[in-house]
Amino acid sequence: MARHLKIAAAQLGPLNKADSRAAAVTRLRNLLKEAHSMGAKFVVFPELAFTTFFPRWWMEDQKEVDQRFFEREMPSRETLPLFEDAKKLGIGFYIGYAELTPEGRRFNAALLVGPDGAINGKYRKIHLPGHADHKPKAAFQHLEKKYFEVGDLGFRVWRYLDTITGMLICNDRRWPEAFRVLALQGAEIVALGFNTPTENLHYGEPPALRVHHHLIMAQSMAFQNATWLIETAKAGFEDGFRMFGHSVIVAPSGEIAVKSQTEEDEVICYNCDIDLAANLKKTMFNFAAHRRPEHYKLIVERTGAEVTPANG
Ligand code: ING
Repeated sequence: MARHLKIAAAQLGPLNKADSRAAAVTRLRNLLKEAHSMGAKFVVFPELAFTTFFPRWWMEDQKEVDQRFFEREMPSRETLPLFEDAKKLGIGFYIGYAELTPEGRRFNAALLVGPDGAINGKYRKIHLPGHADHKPKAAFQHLEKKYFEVGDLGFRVWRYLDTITGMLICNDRRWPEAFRVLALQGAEIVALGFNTPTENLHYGEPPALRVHHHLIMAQSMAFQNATWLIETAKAGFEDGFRMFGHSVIVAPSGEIAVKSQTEEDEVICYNCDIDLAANLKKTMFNFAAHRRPEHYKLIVERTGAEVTPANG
């Protein structure tokens, strides 16, 4: 009997700078309840799900930034109600948040929480996009390299709800190596929350093209690694800055099983056949039979591209 797991992507609409954590938690709890009413057993929330996407602003008062946007503990008094609801409903979830450790280190992090409310795993975002310097002429900033350290926990998978589940965050989806490292550890499900601006701060990239990139990456990553992929957006106009939705649940075949239709709070859900990928993993993407790591050295040894043609 094939293993099935009903999974929901619980997309958040905008969170403005003035919105409190309590307001965010209330909306997250409502999304959880809606996912439960649809029969979901695993809910994937977005990246930085408790606050607005604050890296869009240059802020110099770190104490103020820490207090407004970072979590010193998880769950905290304000976020605990979400964990308690999930435990009551017997639902596991992935949630992204800004982590401030007791040692004063800051990460763009995500948790994998079991249906018993216990934290099963943590991931700290490794691919930090954007810049660390102030770009006053830009319409908005993208300061993840200023506010966060590069994640130090690696790309890992966990035994979770009778599956092997891995976590990524947002920009990680633009780097195939991240998915492959998870797939090489047996990942059957990858959960990924994202906050992606509709506009490109560097040049006038057509917004439709950015969504196209988002969708082709999701489909190719799921297919090339024979995994289910759940990508959940925080979307809409946050203080006037738009982020796109297009939360998706993608099958190991690379086919989009379900996609969100709005840029608001919205739950999409699918009864995922976890064994759907079994044939793919045994044939086309049988890594042991087909991969040739002896020819892949440059992927690990070289960071930036260098022109090194065979004919000199
Ligand atoms: N957001 C964006 C993302 O990778 C970005 C940043 C957008 C980088 C478009 C490059 C191109 O989807 C986050 N939070 O990583």
